[in-house]
Amino acid sequence: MLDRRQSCAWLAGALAAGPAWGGNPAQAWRLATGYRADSLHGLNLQQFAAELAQASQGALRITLRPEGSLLPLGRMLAGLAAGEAEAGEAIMTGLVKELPLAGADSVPFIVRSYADARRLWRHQRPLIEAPLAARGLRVLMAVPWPPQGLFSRKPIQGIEDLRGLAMRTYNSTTERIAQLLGARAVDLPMIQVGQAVAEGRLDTMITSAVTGVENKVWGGLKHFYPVNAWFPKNLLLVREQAFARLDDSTRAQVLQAASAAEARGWAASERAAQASVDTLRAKGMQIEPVSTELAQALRRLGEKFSLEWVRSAGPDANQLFIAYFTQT
Ligand code: PCA
Repeated sequence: MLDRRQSCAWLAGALAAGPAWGGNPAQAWRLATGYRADSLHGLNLQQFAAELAQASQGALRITLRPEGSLLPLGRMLAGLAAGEAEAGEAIMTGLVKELPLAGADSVPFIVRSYADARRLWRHQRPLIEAPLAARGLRVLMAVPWPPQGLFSRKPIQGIEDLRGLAMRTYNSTTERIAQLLGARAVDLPMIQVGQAVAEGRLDTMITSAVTGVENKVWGGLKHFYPVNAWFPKNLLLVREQAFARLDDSTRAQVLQAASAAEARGWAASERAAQASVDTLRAKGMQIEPVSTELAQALRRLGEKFSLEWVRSAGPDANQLFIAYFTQT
């Protein structure tokens, strides 16, 4: 028999566990990301967590651990596999070593619109789900960044103007692109871009307008060329083990909230694409199309990158592009 004090402690514990009392105990997930909590993706993740806390009536509490405080982007897969977080968000182009087909995200000039990006994701998803499942990880959603444009301190007329410039990169794929452009790669996480620009350590970068806005780069980078080079996506993953610990109805709520968050994220990204270019303009940046000459040179480099990528990623890469170009 429990004495009075013990039974009070037991009851308090059961109540803290919420409605899962009698079933699974309440679960807490740490959701690691390398980005800021109040960024485009971070806000969406916070809403995802809030909706789930409410829908599950406290059976699942998700806490966002932003800015690489729990896991840096480069260690996301290893850290999740080791159980250092239950869930994590990473940019897919950073996962190409483990997931070659995630690299389709940074093949330049293949995806030209949000509709294209959706089509790519539809064909890509099953191909990256399988190797992730083999690592004990489940894909919950992917949300794109707005299209990638070229920022620069000085006007860029032709490809030779990029030669030797300090170009910010954020993983091996963007580093290769910098190399192909003849620029000097400076690897920097997104959350350090603002400071690096302010200190004059960057001459140029390829990223989204929204990232330029978040880092207030207009003090140093005066030109933005919206070349729409690619639409990289952030992937949200959860450890299968953590997912399996939920009861059936909470599991269904997670999948439903993830699919709602995915739809919401894509819509927010598309809105931010336009709004952030407007902000850059309002802050005094010059927004201009690239010259025909630069557009052609970029396209040729894009083709070269694309061939390299298909070669390195293997036959599935061909299959993915064939499906992407021929199916809806
Ligand atoms: N912003 C992120 C990734 C792509 C983007 O638009 C970054 O610059 O790191």
